[in-house]
Amino acid sequence: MVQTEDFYNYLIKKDFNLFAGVPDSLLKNLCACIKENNDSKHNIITANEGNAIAIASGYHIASSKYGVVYMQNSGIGNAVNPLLSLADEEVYSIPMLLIVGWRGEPGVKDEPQHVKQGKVTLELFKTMGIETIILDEDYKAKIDYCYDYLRKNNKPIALIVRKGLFTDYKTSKPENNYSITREMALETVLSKINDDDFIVSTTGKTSREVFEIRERNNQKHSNDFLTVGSMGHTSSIALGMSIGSDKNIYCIDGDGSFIMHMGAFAIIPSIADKNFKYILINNGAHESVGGQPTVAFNINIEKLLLSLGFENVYIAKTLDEVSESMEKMQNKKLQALIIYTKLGSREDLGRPTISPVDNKKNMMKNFQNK
Ligand SMILES: Cc1ncc(C[n+]2csc(CCOP(=O)(O)OP(=O)(O)O)c2C)c(N)n1
Repeated sequence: MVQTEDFYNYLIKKDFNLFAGVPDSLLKNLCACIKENNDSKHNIITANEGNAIAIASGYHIASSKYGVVYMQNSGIGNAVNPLLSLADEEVYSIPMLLIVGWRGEPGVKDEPQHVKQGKVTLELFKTMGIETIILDEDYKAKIDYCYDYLRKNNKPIALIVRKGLFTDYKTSKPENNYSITREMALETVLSKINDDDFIVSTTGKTSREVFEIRERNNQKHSNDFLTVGSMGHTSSIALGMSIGSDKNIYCIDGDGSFIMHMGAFAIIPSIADKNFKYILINNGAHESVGGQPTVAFNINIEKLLLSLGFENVYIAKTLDEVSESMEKMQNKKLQALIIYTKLGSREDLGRPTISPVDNKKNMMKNFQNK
């Protein structure tokens, strides 16, 4: 294992002092250490991974220094465009250090959405002409190598991080001031949804909780599309389902996911009909991967959605308010509900036991037959 703090301190010693990225569960301890030791201008938790590549690029242009971009390998897709058309040596040739959590590493058991990504991670970087170094206990030599590489080659290099590499980094548990949990909110939302309504729920623990609530209630899963991967696209999947259908589609999103592809909300109001309902569970954090903060509590999402064309945006901080808002949303166009929840989830929270393909097949059958 690598002592998280020692690794971080060595990066600083080598003058890597601008961090940007989207948090990852494998990098949870490193992200916590970076957060603890930096203000929000030196540890920029970005909307998506592509933004982090661009920030590190701008930082290099301004300072000649090398930014550090952290991400889960799921985020490579978001990073490909600026890696290839901005930082690539055949374009602007901009060096930066990528630190990438390797979910789905071949031979290591992981969730279905990580398996393919894990298999192709090293190949993807190779195809992009980005050298990968698998990080291990000899981290000083690896960082030295990367530093020299960046200096000589003026292009990005990636440190790949295996599961369990970093030691625990003790930090205070992230908290906010809200009182209901995400799971309680979801339970109430689901209790207000009819048997012939459909759900598209977001990446991370939201979908896991939706699955478990259905199990507990002895309900079928064929009304729920659990967006286990493709973070940030839940609202667009729901929008796509709602087109030309009279079934109600409830999109249940998270604030990190909402922010990741917020641009989608510029389009949704011009397309969505009465059957598209948007529910945002706002806990101000990427709770599923360690509780790193998002900017969701610093921006006015209610005003934002209204300015984009939503007709009503309800706010709920209690379960009664969730129930009341769910009722008010019925039979009206462009309705959204923002539910404020506290951080945390059950220790024994399970994972969907149905494969994504079966989930999709069952749902398609159910959706198209009604
Ligand atoms: C493109 C991409 N980047 C990062 C991740 C890792 N990831 C999974 S869930 C999650 C946090 C989601 O935060 P939010 O939408 O606020 O929901 P919460 O976990 O707080 O319920 C992250 C960053 C991912 N799955 N995909």
